[in-house]
Amino acid sequence: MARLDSSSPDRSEPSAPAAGPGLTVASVARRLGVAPATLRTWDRRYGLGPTERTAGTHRRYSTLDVARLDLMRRLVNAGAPPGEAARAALHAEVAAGDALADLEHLVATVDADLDPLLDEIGGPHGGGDVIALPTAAPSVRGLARAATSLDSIACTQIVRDTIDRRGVVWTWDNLLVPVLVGVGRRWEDTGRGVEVEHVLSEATTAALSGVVMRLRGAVNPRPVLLACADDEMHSLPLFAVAAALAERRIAARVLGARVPHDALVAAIRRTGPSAVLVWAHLPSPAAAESLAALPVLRPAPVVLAAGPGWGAELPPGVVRVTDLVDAVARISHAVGP
Ligand code: B12
Repeated sequence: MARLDSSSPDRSEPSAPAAGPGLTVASVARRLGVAPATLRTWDRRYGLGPTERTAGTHRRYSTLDVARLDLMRRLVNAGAPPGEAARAALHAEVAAGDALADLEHLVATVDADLDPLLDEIGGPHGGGDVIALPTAAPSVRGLARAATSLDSIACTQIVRDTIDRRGVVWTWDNLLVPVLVGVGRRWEDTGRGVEVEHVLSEATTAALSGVVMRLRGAVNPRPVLLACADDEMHSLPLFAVAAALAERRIAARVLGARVPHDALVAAIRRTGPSAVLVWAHLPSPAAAESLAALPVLRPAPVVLAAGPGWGAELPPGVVRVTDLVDAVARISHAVGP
């Protein structure tokens, strides 16, 4: 049975609502990153509403109610069917004194910015969706919700579980790209949500790096280098490539974001790679010049330019790759049998 909190020293006490005035549906929605309409649906459909009826107009959620709803949210984000998640949340063991935090703290930590964001996104799609993904699969919605709630642990778990079930390429193309593009669009439309991009990026990097770190017995004697162009901070595709290669037992060295030209040259000279992939999301003339000035080695590495930042013309000998499958295929070929 799930336990909502382990802070209570005495488990023999019966369940009891927390003292205090309680939270409104709007406050709970902000706290959990769930649209108010979703909370009302969970109340109506599954009985996951305020347990305490306060005299007066509005019903208020106690900390224990919030704890149950938080568990519900986490289970749904992790892909559980809502009915099952609600049953688990309702039957979770709750003892007196258990609380997520005291009510004042809850209210104080509410991110005021999330309110208009939820209104904007939740409104047109009838509530619950925190990123505009009207036709998305449940796992995509779950990841979008977890990211909007800044729940980095849930994000990492969703990505990791999906990789375990479907593999890196599927997870990147069908789960991560839709959510990343949705989050980017939201920033473009509203100027808000960079913190969501950060949480999602860190969680994604952690899950993909986990696959890379598990690689034992790599098949390639010469390494593969993966780097971002100078000044380029968008490094996630590098980790996607590294993880997809790791599934094929090809080891890659990820140099990460913002790799200066001289550092890339030094890494190439020092490691003698079979393939070098440079990712550029943002257009950069300096990046193209850098690719044109890479050292000539024998045997020569395959040099791949990836991402929307590269212009129409690439330096001679540099190959453009268009998606993850293409990148993995070309690198696998360069590495050899
Ligand atoms: C996560 C993110 C960040 C994170 C990056 C963290 C990290 N470690 O990577 C942080 C918060 C640091 C960040 C910062 C910024 N970002 Co940003 N960010 C994103 C976001 C949401 C995802 C990036 C990503 O991984 N994309 C990879 C895939 C999902 O996207 P894609 O390249 O569009 O995919 C297409 C192709 O490239 C190809 N493809 C897909 N996967 C693969 C894989 C391989 C190997 C290949 C070859 C091809 C390929 O197929 C896709 C479909 O056509 C994008 C939104 C977006 N649409 O990408 C914005 C986005 C890239 N960012 C943007 C901007 C403007 C910025 C900032 C300048 C401002 C800001 N938002 O804070 C800064 C500064 C960045 C800098 N100097 O480099 C803009 C860029 C617009 C432009 N083209 O000029 C975007 C597009 C958001 C938007 N919609 O406006 N960002």
